[in-house]
Amino acid sequence: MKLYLTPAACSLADHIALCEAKIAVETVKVDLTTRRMEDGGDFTKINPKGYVPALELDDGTVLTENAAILCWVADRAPDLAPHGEMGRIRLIEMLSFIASEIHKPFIRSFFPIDEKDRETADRMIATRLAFLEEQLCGDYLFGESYSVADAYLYVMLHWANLTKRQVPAKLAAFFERVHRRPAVQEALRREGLAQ
Ligand SMILES: N[C@@H](CCC(=O)N[C@@H](CS)C(=O)NCC(=O)O)C(=O)O
Repeated sequence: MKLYLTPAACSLADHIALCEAKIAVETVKVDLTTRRMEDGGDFTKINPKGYVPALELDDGTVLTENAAILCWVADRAPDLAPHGEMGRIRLIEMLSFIASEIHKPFIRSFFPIDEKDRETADRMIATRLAFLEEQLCGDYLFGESYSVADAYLYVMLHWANLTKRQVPAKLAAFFERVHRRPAVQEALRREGLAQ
């Protein structure tokens, strides 16, 4: 199995989740400016959308989109998903929220059309993080048990720190808590990001 990633990009969430689930995976770095892989190969032949992450299964099936890959991992490691009748749907709800309401605005803030566009995206990120801060009532997004959604939020907060944003107190503590997890350290090390 291969995970196509770019260090510190959103694909870090999938990498962390795979490490957490103890699913062995080979990583292939993608240069997003050239869309070339480490061996010079054309990444768009793997994922025609041209962006990371992409997970290539052993039978050659290629899975794209963070939410889908994280659900795939959670299906194989049920401890990484909220339990109960509504567990799976709550996970999809949370992954969709992070993908569309936090991840996308971050991309918009990194590559804005103009300054006004950046301000709008920044405001949206702050509003959505404030919402999660208010909702958080345990160590993790779903209370006391860690899930693949926490790995995704961790990457968003990593970006928030890199861009020197004010992160609300409970989310700042959440970030530190997740950062200390051995699987997070393993993924960071494998991406060359560990200090
Ligand atoms: N909808 C995709 C978005 C993935 C995405 O934004 N990937 C970024 C890195 S964080 C990327 O590869 N950008 C390069 C590009 O769009 O050309 C998902 O959620 O997986």
